[in-house]
Amino acid sequence: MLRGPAAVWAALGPLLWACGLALRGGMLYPRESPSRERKELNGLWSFRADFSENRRQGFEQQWYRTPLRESGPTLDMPVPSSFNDVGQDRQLRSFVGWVWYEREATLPQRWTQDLGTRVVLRIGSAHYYAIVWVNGVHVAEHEGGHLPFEADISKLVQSGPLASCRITIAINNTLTPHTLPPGTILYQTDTSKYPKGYFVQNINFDFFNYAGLHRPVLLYTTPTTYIDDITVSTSVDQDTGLVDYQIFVEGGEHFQLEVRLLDEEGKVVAQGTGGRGQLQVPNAHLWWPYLMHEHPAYLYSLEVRLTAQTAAGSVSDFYTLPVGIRTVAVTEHQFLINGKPFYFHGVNKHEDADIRGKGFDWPLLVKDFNLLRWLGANAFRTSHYPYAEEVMQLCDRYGIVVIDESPGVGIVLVESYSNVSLQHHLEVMEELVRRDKNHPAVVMWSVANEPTSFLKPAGYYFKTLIAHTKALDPSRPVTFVTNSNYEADLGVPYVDVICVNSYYSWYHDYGHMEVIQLQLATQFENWYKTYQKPIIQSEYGADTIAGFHQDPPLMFSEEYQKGLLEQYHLVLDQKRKEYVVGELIWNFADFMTNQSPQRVMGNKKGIFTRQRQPKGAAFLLRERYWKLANETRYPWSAVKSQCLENSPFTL
Ligand code: BDP
Repeated sequence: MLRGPAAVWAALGPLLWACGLALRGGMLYPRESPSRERKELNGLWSFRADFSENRRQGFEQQWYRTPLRESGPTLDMPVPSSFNDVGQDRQLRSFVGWVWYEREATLPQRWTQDLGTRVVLRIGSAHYYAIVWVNGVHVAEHEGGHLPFEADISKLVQSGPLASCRITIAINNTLTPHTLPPGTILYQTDTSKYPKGYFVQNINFDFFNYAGLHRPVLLYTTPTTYIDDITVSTSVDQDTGLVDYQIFVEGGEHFQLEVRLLDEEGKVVAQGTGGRGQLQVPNAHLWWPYLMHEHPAYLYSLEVRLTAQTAAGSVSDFYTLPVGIRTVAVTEHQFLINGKPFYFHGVNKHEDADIRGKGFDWPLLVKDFNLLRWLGANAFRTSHYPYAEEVMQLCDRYGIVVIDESPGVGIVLVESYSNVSLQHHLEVMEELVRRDKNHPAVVMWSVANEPTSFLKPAGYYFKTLIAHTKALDPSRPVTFVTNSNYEADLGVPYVDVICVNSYYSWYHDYGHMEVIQLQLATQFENWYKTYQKPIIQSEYGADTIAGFHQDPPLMFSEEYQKGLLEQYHLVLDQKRKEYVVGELIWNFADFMTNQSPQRVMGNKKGIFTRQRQPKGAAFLLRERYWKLANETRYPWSAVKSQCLENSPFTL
């Protein structure tokens, strides 16, 4: 049975959706189609950091007006990449303020001459605040470092004889109490201790504040009347899959829409017309998580065709969206996917690697997914911010379930609960839901990580934030991640699933693994007694320097990491029979943090090194995850599942 609020919004969901509360304003991933072209602008850009005292010289001298090389020296900067670790300049590594990127793009003639073509500039992410000019004209501004934004630049590129355009992007990585994540700037004015103008960026989160153009930048085209957005939501009635769709069109009023749903063989299994409707798929192949079914991650293709009548005649726009048919529900003690209990056995990740920092990188991405599958992980949380769209696409394709987290990490100050902050957080959730709503892999939204939600204003803040997120997307549960130390948490009453992080025998009772079982069992029992909601152990782990060995185990050795994990697993194995629905290790890989006496070149709680090589704990977890997979897969018959073929622990 669905319980309390979950039941209410499960029932209300389709209604809200049908009433049009679904999000408007598209951020469809730019895919090529017969009506759409794309041009990637990845590669070397010109770059300059504004080291002037007030960091505003670039604006005072209008660096966007002329090519950047004309206003001073420039560096070559790869995109996508963080700018911090590619150079040899210590000051650039820790730079706070405005940096300037610039790149010339040569456009195909048709783009600049065919007035029926719409040319869009899309920036996958720019951390943190970005201003964009094309040929010196301001075209876009965006706050937030982890979500895409775009600008229609057709008029600019179609207005003259120029076949090229100069794109300038100024990016400021400064974090304030009202940004997400928040931070503060600390000025030091004692000139006997600090040089004039000295300041530092303080943050309350445990990863390096990498900055720059972290994800692909590209140009793409659509016709002037175009498919702006698509929302799908799926349900299942016995063997029939139901795909509710809604299509939003911009740029014209006279048009027809046709939709076709194709299976993996390319066979049309359902079709419809109009901007809204329901497709019925008899004997539907459901989208199942990796290791839960012999054919996981089944994806249909929703082909949308728009035919519009314009002054210049009839034009068409095509967009194909991958669709997974699946359901998600939460009971008092279970997390259900397609009506079957799902147990999250996976990891927390970071977008982080040597040299590129948070820059998107295909080889790294594929390696990470190969490691996840090797490990037998069926899920991860996008700790502590939304990841690149290409990551989410691979999750859909491989059946890796995602808890999709906003950049609400390090919310500790009372100022960060103000209306200004809340307003921004609501907007970020809208952008996130708009971007990721159609991914079957996303099964839950997480609005924040370890906020000080025991502070008084946090109750209203999280009540509003969670209610808003549910209204945006009634089809998924919502959570935020708390810490075992925060028992008087004012936000927890509003979540559907309790996600709790704990670091027993690490941040307290150092070295005493013998306390873990008792403390962990007490944690679970207390949270469950108070709230009767399913619980996920959303973080646990120990810093471990690869190659350090010590037996009996001492902190930081590989043996200690394994020993600590084993103690957790003993309790998890009892409680998963009751109401614990998942365990996510902290962390998949070692990652960079700010410098501090607690961090030896970053956080070392990875089960893989930063270079993605396994520590001993990776083998321990691999054994556990494959065993869990063998116990929790569906159907439960003894048929040998293909996806288990590579398992070290066959049936
Ligand atoms: C947790 C935080 C995570 C940290 C981790 C740690 O959620 O961001 O990296 O602690 O200290 O509380 O390793």
